[in-house]
Amino acid sequence: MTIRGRFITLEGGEGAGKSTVLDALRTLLAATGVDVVVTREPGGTPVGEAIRSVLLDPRLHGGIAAETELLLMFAARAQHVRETIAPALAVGRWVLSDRFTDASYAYQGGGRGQPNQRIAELERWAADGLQPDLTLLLDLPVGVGLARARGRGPADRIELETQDFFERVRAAYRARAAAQPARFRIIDAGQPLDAVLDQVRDAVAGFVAAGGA
Ligand code: T5A
Repeated sequence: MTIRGRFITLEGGEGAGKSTVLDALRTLLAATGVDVVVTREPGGTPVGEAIRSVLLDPRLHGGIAAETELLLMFAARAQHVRETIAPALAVGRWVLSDRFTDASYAYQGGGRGQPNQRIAELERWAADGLQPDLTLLLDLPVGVGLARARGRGPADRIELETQDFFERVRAAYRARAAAQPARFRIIDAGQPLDAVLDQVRDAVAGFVAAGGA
């Protein structure tokens, strides 16, 4: 019998360092002999990546209704769960995803004001109720993250939002982490990269040592 793989997600505001941490985590898990699939949201499948290019297109700034944005996030996620994540977990592989449904609660819920109940309903049927086993929340002051993200290249559609928007996103993430302490580990992502990576390694090593449960 194959043991179900484990599902780990990375979350955080803009420029939190998720991509940087993801590479280190992939190496760490591979070194422990874990067969890991690395993926991202929105995206992770051909149709999901096509939806991502619409969602992040800065030319559409102000031109996508909050409801449309929420549905597009879940359209991409429905495909991602069925085509990429669930099949990998079913054969015992571990999945490491740069964002998942918590991002919808934070951005579309906290940021755009979409009701949590509506997001929960979409989570149940579009995402099949799938929950990560472990979520690393890379938390840092909004201004620090935006400066990092903006230093890296042109802003995408969502990065064009206001500081207030991102403060609401951060608050929503922190509220979810506080409500689900068994699943979340909060990483202080405002520290130098080495210190951030140390916290991430400790969190994942603890999770693996506990049997990845
Ligand atoms: N979204 C997504 C929703 O609204 N709803 C949803 O349901 C989902 C799934 C996706 C966008 O879509 C939104 C959220 C996003 O706005 P994305 O590419 O996943 O886009 O998200 P971003 O946050 O935009 O990703 P970024 O690539 O900007 O940020 P990362 O990956 O968190 O940061 P990273 O690693 O690229 O680092 C940014 C810069 O900072 C440096 C790096 O070298 C890099 O230059 N850096 C550090 N510098 C100093 N100290 C550290 N500790 C550093 N760590 C990284």
